[in-house]
Amino acid sequence: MENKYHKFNACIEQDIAIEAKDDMPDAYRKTLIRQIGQHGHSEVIGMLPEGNWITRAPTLKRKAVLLAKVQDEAGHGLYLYSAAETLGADRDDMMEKLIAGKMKYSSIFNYPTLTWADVAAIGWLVDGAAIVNQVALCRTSYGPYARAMVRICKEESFHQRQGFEAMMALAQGSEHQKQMAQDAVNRFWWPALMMFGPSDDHSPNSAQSMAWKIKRFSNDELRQKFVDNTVPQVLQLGLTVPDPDLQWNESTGHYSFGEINWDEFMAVIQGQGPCNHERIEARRKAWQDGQWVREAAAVYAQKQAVAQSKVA
Ligand code: FAQ
Repeated sequence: MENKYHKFNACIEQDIAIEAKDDMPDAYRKTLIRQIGQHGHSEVIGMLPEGNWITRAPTLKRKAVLLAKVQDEAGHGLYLYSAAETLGADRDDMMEKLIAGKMKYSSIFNYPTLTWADVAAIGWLVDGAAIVNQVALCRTSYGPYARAMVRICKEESFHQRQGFEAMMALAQGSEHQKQMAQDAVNRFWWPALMMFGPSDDHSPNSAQSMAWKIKRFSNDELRQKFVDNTVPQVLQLGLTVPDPDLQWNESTGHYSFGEINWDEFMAVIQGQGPCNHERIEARRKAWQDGQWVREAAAVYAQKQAVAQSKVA
């Protein structure tokens, strides 16, 4: 029997993007809906820790920048939900699965933002880690996801720079401000490394996702790239990395670093992080409070369609 997915396999082999109407294996579709849906949820839940500081940003300029950044993250969520919809996913269903704990979102957003320096650390380290992962995804095999990533990366790179600049202002400030900056690095460094997912030998989805070119680099490869990019930035700020095992390795040309606390990572992704409950409750409330808006928008769209069909 001829392989049903001969054309799909040839496209993957030759780096030709798969598009929404192309035939694709069910498992490819399912994997993409899982990953893109979780990615979209991360962008939306990711608005909460930073949103927490909009009313308390230290200056009008910082407040305006933060407002724009948080709004950008909402936009990223919407591109990603739309990309998942091209695969047949239903937005309401994805949202209900998130609220029921049946779909994940990035572990990083289950940590609290205790000080203004944490907001700077999110921009610099969290967006920095997100970019390393997302630049690779600009060449992912599914066209709509890859194209969404190109646009998202442009905005994330601005986010990362503003986070670094906000961190620099603290690092060059008073002793107290410098201590706040160091404290934020101490709390966000390891969770940022966890964003890349489990190590390659414990990543159940990687082999197939690499074969389908959904992933172009493994979790550990991207994590290493982030460490190599970011350690010099920490040093430039006059701060330290909270890892006694961190060392420049002349022979590999990379930093070697200590063991990640995988028990903590597993606890966080299973719902037991410091803010998991609070994050999901915030989404549940927003979803319930927004129901009348969704209903009104649907009725309006229906009326518009009827009016237009009469004109035609
Ligand atoms: N958190 O077999 P793998 C951002 C799960 S966007 C929670 O390696 P995979 C922007 C994984 O889902 C940040 N769960 O899985 C922003 C799987 O569970 P499942 C989000 C995680 O998919 C900045 C299980 O562990 N970015 O920050 C995590 O091949 C500032 C086994 O793992 C993306 O989502 C984790 N960190 O590789 C917004 C990028 N890691 O589904 C606001 C797209 C793993 O089988 C403010 N996603 N898991 O039940 C990816 O590249 C991949 O999905 C990975 C995981 C690399 C995250």
